[in-house]
Amino acid sequence: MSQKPWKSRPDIMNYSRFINAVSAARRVSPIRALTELQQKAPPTLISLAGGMPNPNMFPFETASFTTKDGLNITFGTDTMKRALQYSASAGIPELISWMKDLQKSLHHPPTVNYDPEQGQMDLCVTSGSQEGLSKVFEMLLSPGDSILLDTPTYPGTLTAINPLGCKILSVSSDQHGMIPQSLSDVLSKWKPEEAKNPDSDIPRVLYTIPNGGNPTGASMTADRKREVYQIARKYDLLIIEDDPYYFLQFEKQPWAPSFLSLDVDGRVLRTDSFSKILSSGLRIGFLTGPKPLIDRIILHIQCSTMHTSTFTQLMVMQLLQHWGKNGFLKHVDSVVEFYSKQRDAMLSSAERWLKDEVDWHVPSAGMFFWMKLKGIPDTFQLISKKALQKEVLFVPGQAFMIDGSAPCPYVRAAFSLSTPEQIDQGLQRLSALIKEAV
Ligand code: 09M
Repeated sequence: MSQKPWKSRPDIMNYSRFINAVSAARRVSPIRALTELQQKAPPTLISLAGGMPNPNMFPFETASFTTKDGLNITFGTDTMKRALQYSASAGIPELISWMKDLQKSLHHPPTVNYDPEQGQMDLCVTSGSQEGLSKVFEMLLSPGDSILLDTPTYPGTLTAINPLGCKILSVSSDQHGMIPQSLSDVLSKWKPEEAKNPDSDIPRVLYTIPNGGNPTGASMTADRKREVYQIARKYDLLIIEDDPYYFLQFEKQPWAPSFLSLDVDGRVLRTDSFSKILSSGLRIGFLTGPKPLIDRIILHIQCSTMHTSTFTQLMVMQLLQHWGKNGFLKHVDSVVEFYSKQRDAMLSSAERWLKDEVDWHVPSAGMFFWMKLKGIPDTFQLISKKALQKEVLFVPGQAFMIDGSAPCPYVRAAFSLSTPEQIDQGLQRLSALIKEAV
């Protein structure tokens, strides 16, 4: 008898417990299935099946890109035809395979060799991590459900969750992100065994941004992640690890392990993004997690966007093939060096202009300072009216809160886009604003 190559699991996840009725009802589109069959077939196949357009009728012939490090990437006529054609909903195979290798080498996910049905690590390409996130929420949440997350948080998450009619349970956080004790406190209302009762209102989903939090700039320590993971095991929670700032960690490695790397159960869905390191307008992100859940997301992609742009996937793929993993990581280093200097510039300007008026923690990743304006209980009016008159703009803190109408003394300041001189002037203007207001 041949032995299965998969590892057997101590505790098997019951993924059907997490999928809502809409997601469970998704079926393969017969046309998409045929298209994928056709793309894998030998060139001798005569297919009269696919309703794909004939790329000979497309006006674009070739394309050529030059990179800042002097590479020339050319799409010849054949590649161009492929780039302009429909492609697989999960992503182009080369990019999926490249990214799976990268995830394995960076995160060593324990699930890599699990049985596919029991949570084997899988990955699909999404149009930015935002598409992955919104589809994950739409797969998991039903009206009346609860979701745990640490606030303040990314408004793109709140606006994806809010219309789904579920309750957001707020977990406290500090400069090291989500506080495990607060998570335990929120969950103490339920007994862990209730996770086995389908009628219980016990939460099933936890969302967090583990590095360079948006807006807080907070990064979780390894110990905190381990504690949160253990609590997730106790209460059978799925963890959504939204990590677009993973590659913008300013501290030298070794970095704290990701939730994906701690995931012995197959309970982590991780979103990655190329927005901050390659390009945001190309819209390339990745969703990594247990195969049964990734499969559901791919079914959703099939009937919505169909797939992430073939053109941008090929553009990125050719760059990655030229660079290799080491070239990619070298590029990441140069991006980190830039943002780390930007962070330092904002820090020294904040120390120059805002020392007495503002409290902040120095971010060790990401693009943001989360500033508490002393003596200003609510920053909304100040930012939306007076700041514009002084020609400076921040995001008022309430944009990141569950209750967007409650007063909030914070603002988010991004150090990504402005020059050190502009940052300095901007913070000088903020200082003048605060002095006038208090
Ligand atoms: N501000 C983000 N965050 C943002 C922002 C943005 C236009 C985007 C977290 O590009 P994607 O889809 O990979 O990124 C989505 C995403 C996911 N998760 C924690 C994020 O911060 C992007 C776009 C204008 C302003 C924007 O302010 O914070």
